[in-house]
Amino acid sequence: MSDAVIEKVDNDGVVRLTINRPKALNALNSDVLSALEAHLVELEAHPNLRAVLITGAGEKSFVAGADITEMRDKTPEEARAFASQALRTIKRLETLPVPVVALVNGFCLGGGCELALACDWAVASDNAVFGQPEVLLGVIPGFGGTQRLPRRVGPAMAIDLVTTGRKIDAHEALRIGLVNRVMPQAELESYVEELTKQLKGNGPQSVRGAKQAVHDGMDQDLDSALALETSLFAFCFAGQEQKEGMSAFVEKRKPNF
Ligand code: CO8
Repeated sequence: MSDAVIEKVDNDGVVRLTINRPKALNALNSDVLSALEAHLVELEAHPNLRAVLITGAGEKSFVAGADITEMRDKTPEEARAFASQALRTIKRLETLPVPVVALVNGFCLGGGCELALACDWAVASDNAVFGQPEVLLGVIPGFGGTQRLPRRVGPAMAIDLVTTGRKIDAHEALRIGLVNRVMPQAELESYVEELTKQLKGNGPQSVRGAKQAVHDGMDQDLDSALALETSLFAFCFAGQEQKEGMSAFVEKRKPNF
């Protein structure tokens, strides 16, 4: 691991970003957010991007929140600027055109949980701990938690978590739909390898289209969202992937996307 605050490894279009401040449990300060945003701007222009993985360095923490030491003396204006930087960066992650997978390998608190909420997948090790403990620090979530959490787990559970600040384990996170999978830490890497292999085996444009339909449809009324789905579905028939995928089925062979 280099001493960069974000480590980036590009494995043939599967890009892994590792937040690298293990001594501070990978807490998000302005340097980390700036570095993350710079990587995301680059990824937006990546010609062959297939999936993005985001994780924290070490075996103890994904991200233990926004950096409390850095935040402590901020004025309201500075706090607003910090939150805006984080919101913009997290939005860039969320709107990447390919699946984004959070490998949650430990503490996933505050801004860390808000980062994971912007990912399409959250795969957690069984030692992971989740929570929005901001009220214990005299603030509220400021990196999108009050909005993305109720959309993910429903308003009742979101109110529970953001008003008590209580921490939940990985199994409860799975039960409430905050994460997609939980497994022993030793199995996390091989699971994610399988997952990315599966994603890479599918048509790249179809995977992008499926993500776009879900994301863009979520904030629309049902009829508009269904019309969006129809347009994206029809658009598939203008490309080679649909021809290859359906021909492969008819010819009883594997598709070659
Ligand atoms: N910020 C800064 N440093 C941190 C953070 C953090 N969020 N979390 C841990 N660290 C540091 C500790 O200070 C400690 O540093 P040092 O060794 O120099 O003393 C080191 O990481 C290791 O931490 P601990 O010794 O505390 O490790 P433990 O295993 O005993 O405890 C915990 C782990 C339970 C994760 C504990 O560290 C903890 O409670 N951390 C804070 C968790 C938290 O409250 N997160 C939410 C932060 S607020 C937030 O994210 C709101 C975002 C909205 C911002 C709005 C814009 C202004």
